[in-house]
Amino acid sequence: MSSSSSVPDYLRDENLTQKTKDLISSLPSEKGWLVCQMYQFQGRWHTQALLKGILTCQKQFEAKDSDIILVTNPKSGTTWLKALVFALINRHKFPVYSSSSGEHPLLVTNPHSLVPFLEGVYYESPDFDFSQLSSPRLMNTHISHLSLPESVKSSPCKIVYCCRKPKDMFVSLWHFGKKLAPEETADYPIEKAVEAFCQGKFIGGPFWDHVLEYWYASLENPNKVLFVSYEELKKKTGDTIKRIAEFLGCGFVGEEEVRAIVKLCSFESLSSLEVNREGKLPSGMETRAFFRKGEVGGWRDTLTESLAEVIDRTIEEKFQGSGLKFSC
Ligand code: PAP
Repeated sequence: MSSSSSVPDYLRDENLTQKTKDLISSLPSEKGWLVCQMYQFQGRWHTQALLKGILTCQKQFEAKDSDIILVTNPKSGTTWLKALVFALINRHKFPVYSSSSGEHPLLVTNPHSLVPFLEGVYYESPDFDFSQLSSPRLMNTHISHLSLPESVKSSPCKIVYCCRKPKDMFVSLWHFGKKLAPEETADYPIEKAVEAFCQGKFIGGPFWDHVLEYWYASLENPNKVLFVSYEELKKKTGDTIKRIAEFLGCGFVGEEEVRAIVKLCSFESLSSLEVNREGKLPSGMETRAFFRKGEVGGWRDTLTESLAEVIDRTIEEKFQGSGLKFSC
């Protein structure tokens, strides 16, 4: 990747200790799309940098009972979920429905700067002290259920998982890559990217294992893992917020508050804010990269019918018998 692009550090392959380098050199490795090289660790494909973040997180992160961890596959609604849950749990501190909503942090700060990304933070600052965050701590991760730090699995902390229809997720990632690294991705054929996606060789992939692990975890332990979807959030945002609030034990959330949260966190509202049009994250990444179309079924303007069928066949095969359905 060119050093002039706005690709965040955690997608780069730099700044590793000898110990991490030794471990990484023992792992299966392949050239990836968007990233130079990917490594398979605990069944998932990662960049060296994200892997370093995951290893540090596994070693150092100590979950607290009151923690809330938002989990997604990349491009499955992370930004939106961060905004919604931040607004929800901080609604007393930062009212969303009164005139003071003019001072709401979400109006002046990108959701990624309000909710720390575990493995990204651990990559950039391995000694970051998460205990300094105010309670309840709200964080997000793309780490698979299998690779979560032990304390997250064993503590009563809460996990909210958001999944998205794979074709929209793929297309979102495809455009994100083009925006982030236009020079590196210009000549990369979409057919090859679809092939890699369907072989599971994408950042954090296979995507189906990621989704299914959390899906089954939510069925086995519904008090610990709440499973929601991007599509459900689109169709019934208010009802889904109420479901999340109930799961998190947030107490009563009035209809007016729910409506105000829906509005504040809507694609139209967030994407039109200056901080999300012109801003940059500390990593240098432009915040507008997180807002494109925000639609369900938007894959149609990017994927041909035959490429869509390739993904559909993979979905059919991998999710068979799980009870999860991804129509259209
Ligand atoms: P991340 O995993 O890298 O943080 P994430 O936020 O999951 O990215 O993905 C961005 C997608 O969410 C974009 O989808 P698109 O490419 O299909 O358009 C983006 O537009 C969408 N998105 C961001 N904010 C919102 C929102 N408030 N409501 C609905 N969709 C949103």
